[in-house]
Amino acid sequence: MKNNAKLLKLKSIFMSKKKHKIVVTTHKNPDGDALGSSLALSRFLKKIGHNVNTIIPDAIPSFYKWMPGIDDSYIFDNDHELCDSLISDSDIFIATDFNSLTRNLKMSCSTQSIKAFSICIDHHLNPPEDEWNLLISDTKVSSTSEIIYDIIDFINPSMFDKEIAECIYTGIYTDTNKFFHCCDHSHPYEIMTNLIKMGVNVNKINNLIYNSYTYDRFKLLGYSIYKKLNFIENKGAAYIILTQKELQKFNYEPGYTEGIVSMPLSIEKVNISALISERKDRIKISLRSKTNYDVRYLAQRYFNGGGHKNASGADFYGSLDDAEKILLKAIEELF
Ligand SMILES: [Mn+2]
Repeated sequence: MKNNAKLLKLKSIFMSKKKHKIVVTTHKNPDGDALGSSLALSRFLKKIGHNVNTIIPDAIPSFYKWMPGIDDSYIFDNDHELCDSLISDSDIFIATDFNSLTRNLKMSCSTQSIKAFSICIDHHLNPPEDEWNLLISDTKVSSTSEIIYDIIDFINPSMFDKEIAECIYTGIYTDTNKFFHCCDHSHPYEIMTNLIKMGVNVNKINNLIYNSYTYDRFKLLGYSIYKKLNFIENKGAAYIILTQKELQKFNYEPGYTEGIVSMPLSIEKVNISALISERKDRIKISLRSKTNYDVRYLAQRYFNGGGHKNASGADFYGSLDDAEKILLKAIEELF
């Protein structure tokens, strides 16, 4: 992040004498970066004296429940009324790790009408400039948590502490898939060094995030690979389809399918990997790829989704069969 005019504006808002009522929120199905960026920013804003409420749209995966600040956050799904009133009482509304309220369907009913000054901090492509009062967007960074680090570093680095560092660490480490993506520039590594100096215990946190499968979740991973993997060798593609019934068989909980989509990329000949999983209200499409293979275009063009070149996704409202047909067509046409 460069110290541009927008950062100066953000600084003047955050450092103003007025004690603001701020709501910080993030995207649905929160991942490590969504939680890391929103929790780190929330803690920073509280420390500099603002009244802050953090609203997470829906269930938090169990392997992120240890994160500092989680217990003080509200889950929109669990209490619409309270969250709506927190949003309408706020004078600043901040969204991290997504850039369009209309695309964050879960809360759009209440946030479309927000009166608060709206700020977006994000790293996804095509941010809608006119949707926000202040848009801080950098699509080249590893994660939104990296931007949050630079914002705190720019505004008031004395506020960094172990808790903020743990949140930012989680965001960067998970959004880069342990530095598999976005690892060709040095800044995120420099940040990691500083986070360790702030007290992050890398081994402890990596175990909390990655070595914390339940027995059921681990068996679901094995089942997905052994029984459900489709390999299209001449296209360098692989995909897995999981039905709602299969997920239930393994006592599905939020976060259980996280990581499955990346597994087929371990195969030498696989460059593109997809997971199609049936949820109660929709079909979730997850896409991953190796270096030069662009799955964002696939997500956008064929499923009206989005994301990054090596990690994208979409929600699909149709049958599993249709989702599979479209995926096969896309692979056929693009690769
Ligand atoms: Mn992110």
